[in-house]
Amino acid sequence: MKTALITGITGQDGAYLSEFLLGKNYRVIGLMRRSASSDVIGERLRWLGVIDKVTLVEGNLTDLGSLIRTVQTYQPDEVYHLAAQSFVATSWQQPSLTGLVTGLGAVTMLEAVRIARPQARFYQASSSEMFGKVQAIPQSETTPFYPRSPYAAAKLYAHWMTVNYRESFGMHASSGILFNHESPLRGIEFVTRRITDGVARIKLGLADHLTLGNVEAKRDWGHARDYVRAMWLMLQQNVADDYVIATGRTMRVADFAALAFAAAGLSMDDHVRTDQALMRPAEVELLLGDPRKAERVLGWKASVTLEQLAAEMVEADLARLSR
Ligand code: NDP
Ligand code: GDR
Repeated sequence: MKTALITGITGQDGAYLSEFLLGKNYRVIGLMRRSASSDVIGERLRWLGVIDKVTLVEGNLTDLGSLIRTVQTYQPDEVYHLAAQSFVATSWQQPSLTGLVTGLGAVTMLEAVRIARPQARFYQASSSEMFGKVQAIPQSETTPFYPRSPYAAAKLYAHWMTVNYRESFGMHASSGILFNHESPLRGIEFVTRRITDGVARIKLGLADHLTLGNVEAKRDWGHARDYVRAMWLMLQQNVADDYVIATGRTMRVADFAALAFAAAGLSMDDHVRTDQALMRPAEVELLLGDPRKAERVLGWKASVTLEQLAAEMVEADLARLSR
């Protein structure tokens, strides 16, 4: 039986990855930071019915000792480094913390693996945000980066350090440049979930409108369940490498909202307002990934359409709010 260590196991991707790896008969160890709200932590793992099948270990990315001890104790074959301060908007409010956790945290994790289990295969959760003010359309593994937020700058540092550990120490370290992926388990502050939660509230008479920021921004959105499969595939390759994971289709935030409202039998025009306060200091206007390398080498392809994703998320929010 193989052992996988997941940092960020309580997040959206950590939950789906746990479910996926358990299905492949892995022993799953998850790093969890200490919280005063421990009774509600693990809600996503509970939703998927896997919380009792994983081993949760206390640790923090800002504490090297806790990471070394975890790696030393469990001797993972594969390490999926997903933990981060992952909300772009917050990164302007807490740039130092974002640098510390999202940037340096990856190096701290790489160090722990290098010290305690250098033969483990390592996955870094890189991001399409690194393309920022895009230098080419679509964006592939060879497109130059141009980060537009403290979050993206921190991810870029973590990305290059992953490449550096691969080249310096021969570690099997791969970086997945994942485009936006969503699900019913998406954090409520991200735009798709904000929209589907808002749609469900309006449908149930709990609210009459939804306020958004820049609805013209375009994203290449896929389903998180598809994307965690790509992470695993990367670590099954003989040689570590970097891959863009995307659907190859881009849509406006307004288009996603229209799909979500339609899924509930509502019209977006009657219910959406915009607020300047939700605009970002520097925006990433358009992301469109070129997933051909992942298709060719990994045999990976997105299987869920944006229409299906929006409908699934609205249905889940309606069910949640009707409980
Ligand atoms: P989430 O925000 O849902 O999850 C982040 C996880 O990191 C949570 O488990 C959180 O714990 C944990 N975490 C945060 N700070 C620390 C810390 N100091 N020490 C230990 N754990 C910490 O993110 P996603 O699941 O959506 O994304 C997973 C990764 O992939 C992230 O690195 C994200 O930046 C990256 N990414 C995501 C994309 C997406 O579209 N979802 C696209 C590209 C990259 P807690 O529950 O306690 O807050
Ligand atoms: P993003 O996701 O910044 O792409 O990062 P988010 O859903 O926050 O924003 C997407 C786009 O929607 C616009 N937008 C709004 N965003 C939010 N959150 N709330 C709003 O009300 C709103 N209105 C419009 C934003 O301006 C933006 O253009 C996500 C995260 O998961 C990162 O961790 C990950 O690296 C990238 O995706 C790929």
